[in-house]
Amino acid sequence: PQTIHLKDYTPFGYEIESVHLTFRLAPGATRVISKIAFAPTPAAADKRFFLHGEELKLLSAKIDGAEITPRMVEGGLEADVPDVPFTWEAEVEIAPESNTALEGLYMSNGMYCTQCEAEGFRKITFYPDRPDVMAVFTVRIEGDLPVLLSNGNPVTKGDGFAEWHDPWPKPSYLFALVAGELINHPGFFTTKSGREVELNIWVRPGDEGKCAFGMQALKDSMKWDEDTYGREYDLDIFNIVAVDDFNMGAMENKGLNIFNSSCVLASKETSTDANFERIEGIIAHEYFHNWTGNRITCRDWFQLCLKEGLTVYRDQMFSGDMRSHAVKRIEEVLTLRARQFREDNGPLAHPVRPESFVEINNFYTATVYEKGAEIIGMLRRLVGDEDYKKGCELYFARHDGQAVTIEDWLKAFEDATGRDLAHFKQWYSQAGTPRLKMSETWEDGTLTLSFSQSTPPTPGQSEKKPQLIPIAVGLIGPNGDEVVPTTVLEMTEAEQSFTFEGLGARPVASVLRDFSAPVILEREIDAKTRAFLLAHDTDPFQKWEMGRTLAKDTLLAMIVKGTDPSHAYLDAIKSVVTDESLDPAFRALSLGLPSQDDLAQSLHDAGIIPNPQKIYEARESLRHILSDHLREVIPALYAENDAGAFTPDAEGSGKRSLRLAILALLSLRDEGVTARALYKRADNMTEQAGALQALLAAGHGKEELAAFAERWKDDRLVMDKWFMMQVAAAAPDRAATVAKSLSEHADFTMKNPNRFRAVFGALAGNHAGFHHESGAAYRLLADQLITLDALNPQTTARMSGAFETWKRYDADRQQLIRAELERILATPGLSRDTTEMVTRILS
Ligand code: BAL
Ligand code: ZN
Repeated sequence: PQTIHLKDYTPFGYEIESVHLTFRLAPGATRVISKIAFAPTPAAADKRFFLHGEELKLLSAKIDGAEITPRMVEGGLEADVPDVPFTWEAEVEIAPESNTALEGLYMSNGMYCTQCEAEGFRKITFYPDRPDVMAVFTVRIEGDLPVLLSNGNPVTKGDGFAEWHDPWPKPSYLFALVAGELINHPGFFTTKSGREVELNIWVRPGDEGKCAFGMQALKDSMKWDEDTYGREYDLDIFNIVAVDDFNMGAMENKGLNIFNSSCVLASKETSTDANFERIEGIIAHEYFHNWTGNRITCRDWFQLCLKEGLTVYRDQMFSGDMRSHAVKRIEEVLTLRARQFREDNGPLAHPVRPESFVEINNFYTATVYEKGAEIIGMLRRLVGDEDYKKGCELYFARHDGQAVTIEDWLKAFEDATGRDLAHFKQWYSQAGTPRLKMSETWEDGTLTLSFSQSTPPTPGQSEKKPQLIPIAVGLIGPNGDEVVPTTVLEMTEAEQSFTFEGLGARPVASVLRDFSAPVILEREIDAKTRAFLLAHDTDPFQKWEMGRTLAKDTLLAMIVKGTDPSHAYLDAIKSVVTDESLDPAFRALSLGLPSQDDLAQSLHDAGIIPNPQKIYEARESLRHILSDHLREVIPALYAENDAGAFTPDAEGSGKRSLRLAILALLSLRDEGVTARALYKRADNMTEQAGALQALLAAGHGKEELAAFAERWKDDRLVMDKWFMMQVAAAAPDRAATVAKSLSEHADFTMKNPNRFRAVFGALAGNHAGFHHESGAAYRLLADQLITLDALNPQTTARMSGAFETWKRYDADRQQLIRAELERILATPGLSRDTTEMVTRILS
């Protein structure tokens, strides 16, 4: 397959004045008739008229009304065209019902829907399917279905047809069409300039009771973007559609967002607090794309982080405003470390702006999204809130209606703030997570913090340069009072020292507050000082981090040296969990232990080959020890944190999360009696699923599992949880067997990515089970990926990332994994997506 390089970018030689599309819908043979007004760009160097097209049956093509026979070439067609404006017309046939890749126009439970980002539009019709070609679309849909939707505003509607016009120029990846028997949950929003916008969430009949939360989240997002970024919505209507079969979480198509049903449908009976929080965040994310992505889009796919990193940052800030910034930041860092640091540390490491790709779908990664968001956060920290606002405003004013680059984004900030961002820009091009080492000295009232930074080599980048790292630091005096509030140190060199003078007594430094940069901080610090910061730090992230590092050191010592857990850790955790001045959500997060995968990475970083079974046993042992250490406080904590009537807000959710964390420990001691009682009584999914998980993790729950399936057998989203929980809770030597038998269950289907991920994502996430020495899980996942690839390359490629950490493990495991990866790669007809991923993982 061909590799595409950023350096080879050339603009398309034609502009599009208008696009008219007519769809005659039929499951096996949909006709797409296109009429496109092109005009040569006078200055263009490349006049080749090439239109992308894949899996299309071309029935006719015309230029200025005259039939032509285009030259069919790899990936599309070429034609000889006039050097003055002309009209292109084509009629093609496609088969949505047999499109299992879920890219282009496809069918899901009898409903037509589309997914065009990144390069799906070329499976709908011949078109310059690249983000820098922006055009105004008019769409006519003909089909015998009650609801026919496309982008923009409705124009006309009649029996079996509807027309839509989108006045805002957009690239083809934002095109969308939906047709089906759908019901809407309506709403409206009045914009800050007084325009009324019709809002709808469209769902399958039966799901209409699960839309109210999403609708409120949409209204909150619209208001927040006006208040915080000054961005107003720009069409008369905003539609959201829920679809069951969807590769991603959701998609920001102009005025017609399409959502994986798991990311929009919510009710207290069927959704957990985590689901509610995620739904609120994703609705915001897709809505915010209207400005950061749609009005201003990417010049080419290498610039993906321009819209994704910025939009993730925006949705994170929104969620923080809606709930709790402290809790949200800890959750963000947990995700960043679990997904992005893991990626940055292995064969799939790549810069936030990659320089080449084979299949762009493989670059919708944690690095582009989450590290991309961290870069925006660092930029804001460096320039300050006021200048961040000025930079954003200049960016919106200067580039509205354009397809732009990271250079354009940074130039807006340089011009708005007068700051040189040349060094900062390196965050976009240099892959890998910097290691930041810190030491400190104290002399005559002066504290000196000395840092050194280095970034390990990553594929294609053996030499690394120092990054510009904003290090947020505060100082705490010996009596626990803060003596120096948060100050941002700007580290630019490989080694650098910073001094704090005029201090009375030696303070304790709180370093990397709010996780001010995506780095790994290595600091010589004893358990006592950690416990001091855990008790006194005013920065909630660092407070949590101190508990976390204590837990991690405890576990690593248990694994490597077989020592007992330190009392410093156990006592510190006890005082945090029982500290009623702290938010229950924070206390619950503090009780959480580092994941097995995280521990495996830490061992690897320390030059020790991780043994998954030993990691599992140590973690299980610490859970039991914690349960014992907290036994006197557990009953009161459980009783006090009953949140009462369910409300999906931060307060209720925080109490439930603490109570369920306590329940998990209690279940190790009371034979599951309390969890069984809660399971029976629970009127919401958070408690029902939490009780069931606590039972399963303590070796109980067989009856409840059966009752759960009986109760929820007709609800596909809840049943995904049922599938997932069993694999996640399976003992290491049972995980592959459990996953295999669930894959043979009547309700398992490979055609639904959510169901596939529920079973096999959970298998990959069950660290000791996935890496069981038998290699059974490796074999099973490889078998499944080989079968899935023929149906859905995008999901297959993404799931192959389960193997990305293979070089951490011992020679036997490496040999087993290598054999499976080579077997996948040798599959005849393997997709470009999976070929690229497996090749990179093996390299
Ligand atoms: N643009 C793809 C889905 C998302 O990031 O919103
Ligand atoms: Zn996005």
